[in-house]
Amino acid sequence: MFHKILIANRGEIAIRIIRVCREMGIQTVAVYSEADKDALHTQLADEAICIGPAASKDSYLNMERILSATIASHAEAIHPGFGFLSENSKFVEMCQKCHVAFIGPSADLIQKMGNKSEARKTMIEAGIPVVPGTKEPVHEAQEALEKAKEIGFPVMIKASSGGGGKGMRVSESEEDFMDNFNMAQSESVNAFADDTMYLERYVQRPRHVEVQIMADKFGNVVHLGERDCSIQRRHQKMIEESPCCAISEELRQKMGETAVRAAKAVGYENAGTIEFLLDKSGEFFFMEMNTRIQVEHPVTEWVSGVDLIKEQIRVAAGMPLSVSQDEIQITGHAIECRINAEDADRHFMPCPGTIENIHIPGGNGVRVDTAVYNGYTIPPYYDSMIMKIIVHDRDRKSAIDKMISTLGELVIEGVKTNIDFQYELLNNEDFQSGDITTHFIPEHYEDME
Ligand code: MV4
Repeated sequence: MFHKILIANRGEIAIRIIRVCREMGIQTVAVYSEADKDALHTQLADEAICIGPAASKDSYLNMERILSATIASHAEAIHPGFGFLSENSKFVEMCQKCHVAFIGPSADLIQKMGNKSEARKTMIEAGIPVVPGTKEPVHEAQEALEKAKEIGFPVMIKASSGGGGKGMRVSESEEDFMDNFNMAQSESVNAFADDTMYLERYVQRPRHVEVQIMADKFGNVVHLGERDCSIQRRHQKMIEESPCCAISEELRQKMGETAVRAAKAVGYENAGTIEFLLDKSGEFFFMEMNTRIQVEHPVTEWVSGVDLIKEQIRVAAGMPLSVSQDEIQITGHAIECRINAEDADRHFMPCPGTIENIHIPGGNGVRVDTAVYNGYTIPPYYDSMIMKIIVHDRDRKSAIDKMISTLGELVIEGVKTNIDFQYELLNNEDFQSGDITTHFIPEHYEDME
């Protein structure tokens, strides 16, 4: 096992990793920017090294400085968390050159899955169901139009380097196709310097259901149930839950097995997520693979009983998975609400500032992952998510009731937050009946968009 791990992240995920390391008897090194000298991760780690100015590109994204800090502190491994360098294949290559273990998959795999049209092609060849569409990438509008006519409208035009909705357009008909293709493509060129596009049939009002997988270096792969992440606003997830209330035990089994097959097809290692679109008829399609631990991993931890961060560290150190598929039982229902420092009345603008008063709820079946504290000043340079509330109970209704009462107890003063909006979502009749799709927020709260 590793003796010392450097955590190349900040916020609640850095805290989460520090705590697991402490449980496992592993020393921790935090890295921090000049804006984070009073941050909790800087204080909680065994050692902390300042790696540069506030701007992410000068600190948390600065590969040379992070590797220098790793070598100087004699850490043997880096946990990247999510965001920042977690899916940067160049960084993984640099780690390898420095003989530092990257807690995650290989550089090759990150690159392969980061290229969405290549990932799609790989999955088609592995017999994984994908949305009907192109197998080869397209670069040229006229050629794309011919392909679109074969697929049938509406079609979704997607950038190969995309994600988070960037470089993505729906085309309703032949007439609007060229304009949409050109807009999506130039967005992709501007954002990613890549004009590679692909097409899919547009799936109407789907659910976003993703399956957590975990793989070791010996080819063992398990699935740990699914998460329904349909409740999003502008591609930012707000509520995640496990299990998904729209799928039968039989479908769960099928999606889980499909996710394992997808992971095995690429020789995956460490934690990963297979994203599916689930349509109204119960058909599901591979969309993307995320090659990192995700923000919403706690809901899976709670229903599966597996500590995913601990498992990531174990498999990176060369240990086999600590659980086999038949030992994994999904129990009860877990829900996560993301609490952001933002102004819901002003188009959810980020709202940094000082926390003047905070009361963090607790109790049976309540978990709070956060890195904020009373008097803490939220810097304006990073993500606005400041807390994740996760609840667990025997069934979905009890979990919703628990989340509503937990949010009712939560007090954060000094900065604007989305707590009231989360409270509204949880009390929504359609949410409560499980009638949710990726369009839930725009359809129910259109004035907020
Ligand atoms: C789709 C889709 C419908 N049909 N693909 C949005 C982000 C990107 N990762 C993929 N996305 C979508 N792809 C086809 N063929 C609908 C979406 C989509 C979406 C997906 C997941 C969660 C929220 C979403 C919100 C709008 C659109």
